[in-house]
Amino acid sequence: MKKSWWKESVVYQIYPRSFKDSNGDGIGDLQGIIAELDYLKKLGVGIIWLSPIYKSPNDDNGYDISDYKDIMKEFGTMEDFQLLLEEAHKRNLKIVMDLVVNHTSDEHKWFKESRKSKNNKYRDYYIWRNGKNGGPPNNWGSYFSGSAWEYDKNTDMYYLHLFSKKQTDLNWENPEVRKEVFDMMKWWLDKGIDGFRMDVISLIAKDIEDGDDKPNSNEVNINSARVHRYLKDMNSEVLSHYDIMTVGETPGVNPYEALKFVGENRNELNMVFQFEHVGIGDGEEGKWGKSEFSLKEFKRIMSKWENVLEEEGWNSLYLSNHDQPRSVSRFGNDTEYRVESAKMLATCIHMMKGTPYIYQGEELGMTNVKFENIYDYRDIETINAYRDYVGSGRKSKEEMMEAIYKRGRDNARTPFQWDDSSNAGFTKGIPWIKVNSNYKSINAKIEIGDEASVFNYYRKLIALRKKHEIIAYGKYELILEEDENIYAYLRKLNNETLLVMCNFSDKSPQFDLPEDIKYNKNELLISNYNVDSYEIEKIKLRPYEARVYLINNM
Ligand code: TEU
Ligand code: CA
Repeated sequence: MKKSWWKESVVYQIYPRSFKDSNGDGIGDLQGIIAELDYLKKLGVGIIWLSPIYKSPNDDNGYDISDYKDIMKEFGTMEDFQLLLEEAHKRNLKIVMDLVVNHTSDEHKWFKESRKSKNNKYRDYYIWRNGKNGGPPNNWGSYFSGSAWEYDKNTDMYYLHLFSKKQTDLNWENPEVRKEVFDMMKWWLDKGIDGFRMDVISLIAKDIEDGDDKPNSNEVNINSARVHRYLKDMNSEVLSHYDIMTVGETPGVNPYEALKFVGENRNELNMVFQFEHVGIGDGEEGKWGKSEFSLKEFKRIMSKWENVLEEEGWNSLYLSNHDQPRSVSRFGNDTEYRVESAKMLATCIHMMKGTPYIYQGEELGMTNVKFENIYDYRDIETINAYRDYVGSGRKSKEEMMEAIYKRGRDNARTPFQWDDSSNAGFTKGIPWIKVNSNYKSINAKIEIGDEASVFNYYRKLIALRKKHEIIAYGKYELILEEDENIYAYLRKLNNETLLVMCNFSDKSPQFDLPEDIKYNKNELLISNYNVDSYEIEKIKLRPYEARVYLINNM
């Protein structure tokens, strides 16, 4: 297993729009991030992943880029970015940018040209097809409801958009598109950035035979062979020339396919984000349908990814991001046991083999939000789904609001809670989205000063990673596989064993540990409760209790 800086560090994801507003317009910005770099330094993370900061009309909050080489005006200027990069590097913080090249905004100059005429030089930068029987070329659906095709009367053809109508899919079959993207990547890397998170990179090559209908309309035909060929080209022409970190966002990819992306001898990417665990229990309505969390399913999925990528690959470890609900609400208990379960979830993820990702606010135990009125929501995916489900009568307003409370993306996009002043110290103006009303009791200021806070627990977890090599490189082994409440696993390196136990329930299960773990010399590294007895043969865990023991097998 090759050692690398990005295998030994923790990534912190910033959603700039909601992180810190420095100029009172209610929108987070780059100067706000610069002002809070010392907060991140105190937490102990080593890498910052910035969600997109490029010029954008913000149809999908920056994931619709109209100029890859300019900064979104709401976020500041290129000078602000250069300062951010400099100040981060001064603090030994690396900056990873969000590369969104499956699509551009329809306001990008390439698309403005492409739609002008069928023989425009940019026409084939995008995916245009003739309609069929007076409708779209096929029945593919958009992730954001409705058809994945939009009719453009100027040339009497349809263009493909897997996401919003204003996010027009690029045609990666076109070598000129690949060259434009690779040149743009070099332009940013030559500024000194430290890598890329690659938006839906597993979707960039589609097979579209006219009339190619899919059994159900929310599938698209991905040509994964071409995806890998393009990534190999990207690696040889761009990535391999820099000491950087790359992580691909790969919805729908299983661990065996993931090995083709991240295998050390594949020369493509370093790691990928999988989606199996965040989709546990989803039915055909996906995130908007009924779904029950099952710990056994969670353990099975996480262990499968740990085991399959053990030798050749590397895992990314996350429970939330800007597309997912807050982890303590989704996987823990955000009422009576919010603090204990937030710490337990952090332990479960941070002691596993792979690079952990903290999503802004997760280190505080920030929770989901409930806005009474759909008009308080901002996310295009949520707004489109509401119109689709309620408009069609498939769900009542109440049912749809419940679905949004559980899994809507705005749960993770309410302003970061800095302190108990107005708007949680996020802005002196009117925030672009309302602040969660629990900010007076959940905020960075309170938690930094409280030794028993979620923030300080994360700080200790990250410090452990720097102290014990077994956390980064120890071999993973699931134990207590059948237990429905406890997630327990081992990590083994040389003569050390890490024993990690997480109670995912509000019960207090008693259990015996496997005989073959010799306890002669053990040290309790961290726990979210006070643990007085050191005998660990018979363990009784309290609600959402987590413990990590270092066992020396000398
Ligand atoms: O997300 C891709 C993706 O799979 C999302 O559709 C996600 O699964 C869904 O929103 C969960 O409900 C990436 C970005 O992370 C997301 O913010 C963008 O909206 C999307 O691509 C389009 O760029
Ligand atoms: Ca601002």
